[in-house]
Amino acid sequence: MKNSPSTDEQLEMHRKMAVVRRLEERLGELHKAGKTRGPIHRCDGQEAVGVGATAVLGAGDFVTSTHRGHAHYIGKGVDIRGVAAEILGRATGTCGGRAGHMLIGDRDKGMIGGNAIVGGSIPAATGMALSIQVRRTADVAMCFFGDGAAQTGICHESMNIAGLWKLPVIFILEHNQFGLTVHHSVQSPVADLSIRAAGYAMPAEIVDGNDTVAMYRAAARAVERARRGEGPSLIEAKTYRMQGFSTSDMGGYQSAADLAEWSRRDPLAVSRRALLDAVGAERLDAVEAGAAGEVDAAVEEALAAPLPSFELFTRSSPYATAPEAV
Ligand SMILES: Cc1ncc(C[n+]2csc(CCOP(=O)(O)OP(=O)(O)O)c2C)c(N)n1
Repeated sequence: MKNSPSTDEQLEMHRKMAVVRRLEERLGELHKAGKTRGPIHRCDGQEAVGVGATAVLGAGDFVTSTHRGHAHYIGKGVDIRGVAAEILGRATGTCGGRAGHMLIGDRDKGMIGGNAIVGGSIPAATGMALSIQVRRTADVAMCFFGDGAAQTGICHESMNIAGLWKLPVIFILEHNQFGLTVHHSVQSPVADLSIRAAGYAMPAEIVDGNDTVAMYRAAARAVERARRGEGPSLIEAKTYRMQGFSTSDMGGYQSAADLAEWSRRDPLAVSRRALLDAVGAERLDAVEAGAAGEVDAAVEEALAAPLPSFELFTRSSPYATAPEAV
């Protein structure tokens, strides 16, 4: 594998980021209109982390995700129609409408699943990497997790064993500056969490998480190392959560200066600037419009799709009553 994306690959990453952005915006609208159930954790502004890192993976590689996983799903190739339907709880969703937005898994695409247990993606990928090592295949496992999840005990346990046994796992720390409403400066004594990698004898690098090309290059290096049998790597992707923690967040704790600074570095704008000379504005406009159209069609199709059969959820409960359509 080469370490830099071709122009076509870069354009495909741009398209996938545009799909995720439109999905997040549509979900925000649908939530306001009362057409979604439960909180939705949007990843606006963080698209380049998931899309850039997964772009270097093959079909046989595995990904574990978080509660904020839409860019990981789309990056790994999960179909937007299934994702939109799953988020809206429809029978046509990737998991038949039973997973909701946080737990989408698609075995055929190597997406092991999202995870509502903070830090849960880390041991899941580490275990998958152990399985890869035992089976002696050349695949790798990649996990995404937040700066909040990096503070869990299971993160330390997983990284320790991965470093000791040289497991083919790539740890992608999506450092979006917040855990719930808590800024990282009051949840960690160090700003750069990747310095911890030294304690697990693995290399680490800090990457501009708003730049797909930087993410692609760093992930390519880590994946190559893992495939050579040299063990795990940690990538700390610096990014920013542009929305609240979830659609139920009242907000007000993100500084206006930070929001303005990070919106200047919006990943779609960064990607557009990087591609402009090579492909031109017209082609970029067409790609973005195509992505938006694809998402809109997926959402409309999902809204018209049936809910899963009631029996699927209730089995034999004599107390349950059928839900109303949203
Ligand atoms: C084990 C566990 N503890 C607490 C929670 C409640 N919780 C949900 S998300 C979250 C913060 C996660 O922060 P981070 O890992 O940085 O991810 P981000 O939301 O910033 O993407 C917490 C504490 C949970 N879901 N699971």
